[in-house]
Amino acid sequence: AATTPRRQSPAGAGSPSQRDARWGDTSSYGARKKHRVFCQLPNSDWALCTVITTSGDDSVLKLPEGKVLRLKTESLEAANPEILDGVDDLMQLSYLSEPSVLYNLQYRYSQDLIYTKAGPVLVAVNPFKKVPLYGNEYIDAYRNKTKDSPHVYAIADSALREMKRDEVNQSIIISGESGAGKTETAKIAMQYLASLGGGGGIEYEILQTNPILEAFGNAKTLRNDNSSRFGKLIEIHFSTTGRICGAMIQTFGERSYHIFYQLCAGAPASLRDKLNMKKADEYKYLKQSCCYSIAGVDDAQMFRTVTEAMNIVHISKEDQDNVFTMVSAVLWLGDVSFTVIDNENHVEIVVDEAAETVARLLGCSIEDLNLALSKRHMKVNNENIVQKLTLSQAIDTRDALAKSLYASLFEWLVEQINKSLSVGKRRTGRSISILDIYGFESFDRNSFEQFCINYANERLQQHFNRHLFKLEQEEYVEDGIDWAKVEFEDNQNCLNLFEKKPLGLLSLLDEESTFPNATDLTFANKLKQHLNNNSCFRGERGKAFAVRHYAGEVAYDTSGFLEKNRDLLHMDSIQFLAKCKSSLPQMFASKMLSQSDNPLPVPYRNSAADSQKLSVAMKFKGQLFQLMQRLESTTPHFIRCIKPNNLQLPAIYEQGLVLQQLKCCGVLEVVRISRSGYPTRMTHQKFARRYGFLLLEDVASQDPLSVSVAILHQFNILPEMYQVGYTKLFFRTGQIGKLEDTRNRTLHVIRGENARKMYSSL
Ligand code: AOV
Ligand code: MG
Repeated sequence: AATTPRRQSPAGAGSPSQRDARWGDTSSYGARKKHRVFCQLPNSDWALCTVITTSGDDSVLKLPEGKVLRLKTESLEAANPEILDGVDDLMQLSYLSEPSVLYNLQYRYSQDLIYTKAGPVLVAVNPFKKVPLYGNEYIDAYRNKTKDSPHVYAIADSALREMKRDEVNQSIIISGESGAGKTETAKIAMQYLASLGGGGGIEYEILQTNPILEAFGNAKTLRNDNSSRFGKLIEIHFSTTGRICGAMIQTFGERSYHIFYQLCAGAPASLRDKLNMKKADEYKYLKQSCCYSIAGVDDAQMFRTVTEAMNIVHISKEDQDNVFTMVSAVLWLGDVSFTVIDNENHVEIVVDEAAETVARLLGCSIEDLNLALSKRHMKVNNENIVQKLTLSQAIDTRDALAKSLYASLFEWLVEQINKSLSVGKRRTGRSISILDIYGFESFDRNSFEQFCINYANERLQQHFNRHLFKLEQEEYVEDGIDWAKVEFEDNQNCLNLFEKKPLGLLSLLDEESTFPNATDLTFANKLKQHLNNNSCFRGERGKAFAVRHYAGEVAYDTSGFLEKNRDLLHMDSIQFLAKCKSSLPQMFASKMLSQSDNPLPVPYRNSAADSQKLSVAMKFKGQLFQLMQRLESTTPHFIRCIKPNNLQLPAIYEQGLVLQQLKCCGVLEVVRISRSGYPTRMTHQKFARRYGFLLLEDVASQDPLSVSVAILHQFNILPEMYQVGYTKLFFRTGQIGKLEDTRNRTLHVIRGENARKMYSSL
């Protein structure tokens, strides 16, 4: 009963009245004279200011820089007492409103305190500069517990401790949007775990997988110079002595390519000759971006780093050569061109340097290459026919081949790395997995990629909610609190929208993808026809539809959905690779065949038709389920990375951008969940000590619990606002703020009186 689905209005700052409904009515209390409140400036940013006077509906406020402002009192949000400025856990805030959360993170960020806890979650705000928080000294401090401020090291350390203590596998789940710092954070966590072994050995090898995977799996994008184009789960295994004894990496998703540029810039002359390398700006595939270098990055140097790392993880010289042969083949494939041979726009490849180089690198004849790129075998009415491809079909086929060659290469590399890191004999079976995954995305235009990514995040969010729910429940139950009074949100409804069979987004997409005459429009109409009664779905005009995700509503444009969902690689291309004489293409082909065979009933095998292959969405779902299964059996630790600005620059904190991410990362959800419970907790002792002196009667002889109860009564704290546990008092949000104010006022008066006494006695 505790998981009542309650939906939040979509992302974006609401009007003050909406906010009040969401955060509880705090304004009337906050707008007292001399009080600190948050007011919203014309640019929507919140500013901390002081109330000078209130009259009627208005308040006169002083901004930090001294400016005076008159605003409607009801538009103000209560601010926390000064003692709470910059607390290292957001849950300590008495008012957990959006502005107070934003202010607290900003307050810390401006002092290079980039890590903050939100209950069980670590929030990491990208500094975009070197911050002095890492290295051996820090690692030791967290290991010896002489430091306990929020840090990735602290998270890695608790994962390690809990793994040993509970004998349960752990996971560190890192999310956030592009450029928020996930990959860096994952490396920092790995660094902590690797330092256990004291350097050298397998720990060092594991760290060296980073430059390899980044070279082959990362690319420069608009949002991040070093953007990961794949999701990564690295499982680090531990021996009985608590040292790292191996690791396993699993990747998923699309991928792209620093390595192209690095190979062009850094290949030694002999390799360059062998692979017939050109300069980066001479390849069609690389020319499209017009970006051949990244500020501060030396591609040639990076190439040497990558080959050195390959040596360290035991990828043989021969295999390295094979790898670069494939990279070169992919690049040259992009330069293969076609000539039209008849008036139906059918084509043949042009036999030139590009075609010859590709054929040589893959180990096939020009004829085979031509066949693979200009013809297709089809089965029509049980008869095999050969169809000639038109120019645009041939180009698509060529690009799909290049993409899948590259994807296979990446997969193969990961396999080799896994072999090299494979877990030794002394293993305990205990591991810590680090997940570096793409976060929720919402752009002006959202396509199939966002659809998949957001679906994955919806799943992870559920994992996150359930874990949080469990943690909270444990704490309440342990202290004898009535758990029924805590409401939680769940996103099961949205997951059903995606996964239900046969009437869910994924099933309908697959069904439509198999109809030859289906279009993106017929797909959109089908969704509207079947899903309109789901509260998380909204049909939009034309080819669009919207999904209410936990992080806000996203409108998807179905253009290209069907095409992207059908796996573009045709059976002919796979068979072509199987015939190539180079070792890697053959291996790739057999892998592809086994993958596309697996989930299919036998009669479909070897059929030349394309639609029998597993759709992209279904593959994605399968990988996601596998991932979730692995995570389910671990104790999770969550890190949410936040990008404070889009310029990739230090010291700029854009509130709107941060707020939107706090929502998408589910940080505000944590805050909301804990708000729906009793977020402020204080032991009886501490409570009695802190507020006991405010009591009118003498309680010196009484036990802390009795004192606490007396305080609660004297200050008229309503019974629904708190619960008394065995060891702690649990408060609804905002309650401690009131007590704290009374305490401060009283202290002020006492101090004033003491001062008066002092002066009068002088
Ligand atoms: P991402 O993994 O979250 O994006 P990265 O981890 O690649 O983002 O971080 C982007 C950049 O931010 C890095 O290249 C660093 O310059 C900087 N950065 C991040 N964290 C830190 C830190 N702790 N200290 C200093 N600089 C940092 V993507 O893979 O694009 O989703 O796809
Ligand atoms: Mg990354």
